[in-house]
Amino acid sequence: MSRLVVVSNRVADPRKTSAGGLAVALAEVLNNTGGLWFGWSGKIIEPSGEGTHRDPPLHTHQAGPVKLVTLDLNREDHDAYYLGYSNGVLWPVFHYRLDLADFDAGYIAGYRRVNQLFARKLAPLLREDDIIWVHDYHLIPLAAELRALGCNQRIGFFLHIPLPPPLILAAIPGHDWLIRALFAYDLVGFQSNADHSHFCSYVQTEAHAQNLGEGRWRAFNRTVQAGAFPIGIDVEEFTALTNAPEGRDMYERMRREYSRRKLLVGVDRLDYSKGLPQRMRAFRELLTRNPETHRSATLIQIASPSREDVSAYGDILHELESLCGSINGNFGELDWMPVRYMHRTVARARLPGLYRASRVALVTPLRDGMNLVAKEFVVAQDPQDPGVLVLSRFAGAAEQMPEALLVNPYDTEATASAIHLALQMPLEERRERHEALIKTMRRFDVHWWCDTFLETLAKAQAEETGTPWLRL
Ligand code: GDG
Repeated sequence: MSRLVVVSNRVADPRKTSAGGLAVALAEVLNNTGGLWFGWSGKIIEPSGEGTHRDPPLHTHQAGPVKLVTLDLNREDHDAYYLGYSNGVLWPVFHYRLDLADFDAGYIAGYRRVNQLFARKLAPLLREDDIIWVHDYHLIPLAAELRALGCNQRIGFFLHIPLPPPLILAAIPGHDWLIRALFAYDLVGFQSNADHSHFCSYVQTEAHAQNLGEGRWRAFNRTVQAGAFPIGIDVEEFTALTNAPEGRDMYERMRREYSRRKLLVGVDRLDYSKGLPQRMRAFRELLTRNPETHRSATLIQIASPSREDVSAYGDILHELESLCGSINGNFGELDWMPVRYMHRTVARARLPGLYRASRVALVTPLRDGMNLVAKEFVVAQDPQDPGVLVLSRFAGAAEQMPEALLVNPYDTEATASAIHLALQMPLEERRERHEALIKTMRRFDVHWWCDTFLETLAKAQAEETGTPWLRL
């Protein structure tokens, strides 16, 4: 059987738990299949440090069935590739936030340099029959760089974040280069049908690609297969976590602490794509319009720290803190605090208990590739007395979860009404909606995602014309 080689910006010990959708999903995949996981170590070599100008050495570490191979980045590369192009250009634009993008011309060179470095260090480790699975926006040109070094293995790519429509994508200087780079893969996967359809419109209108049918496109002397592969969660693992002592303990404690209240919960990385200020405004609107919710509704919002060295993240932190402060200041009572906000990461083992003790989950991103919190919330519920999911229609998850209460997070009043509806929803309706949602979660879990992607990759026809792949 072929060995699986996963490449992503960051690598984590798959036996340990972490915050962040990609790390959680990949750890689950690799724990099952074994193989190699390659990426950045998270360490930065400062300019004064030795060996700044040499290729950094590789660090190898065996973690159960998975071999982790990482490299450090020098400060200049890190700042241009990670802070600059990946998180200052691609992340905002792919989340439709042109206003937050910083199109500094220097960034793209650093992005390219690091992708070349990854290819140079990874290529000698590869076996002929390896299957390579590259993840996310940091590494779009990696396959093109590997091909330029003579790698002919099957290579698949999965984009964890949304792909915007062609006209938004076209705002990125070098967008044509990026999309052309996708043609070096055999399979390109997206989270949703919407993202996949944006890819199809782009390659048709901007790259004049030929539609070969069944998701296959031909351009630049290469054929690429593309499709939607919505990521799922490990339902069994999350159910076990819910029933484990720490999960139960958390559940009991929350129930005791909030016995007289209905809990609402939000769990997000602190990111401007997650719509946290809009959520707070909707919650404030709920309290303003519905006095009977005072003293009874408490929102626990966990915002785990994320990318604190990117400037837009500092702004969102201040906005959120000020909104939470003013809601508590205006509505709070001596014995009731409407919002409990934590800018901290909570241990993963405690999340299911918190979800289960909550009557409503607020998952209201302005734009999200998928959103795994929505799925975790559904799985953690007691089927006899389940909570209600309020979900943004702009999360990729909305395509698969129509039984949630779908909202437009920009519409404060409508979102407040949906939250009100969720708080009052009768048991029978909660059960019905939950039953439909959990069925989908079980059917399209993380194993389905992984198996379907890898099976499609194995079958994808890598139709070369004999022209070797040229460096972009
Ligand atoms: C990207 C895409 C896509 C959050 N706070 C804590 C914590 N988390 C965990 C959650 C969940 C994960 O992190 C977050 O996943 P999301 O899917 O919500 O979001 P992103 O991190 O933005 O992930 C996203 C995903 O990739 C997968 O493809 O769905 O659209 O943006 O698992 O539980 N975990 C712990 N403490 C926290 O405080 N332990």
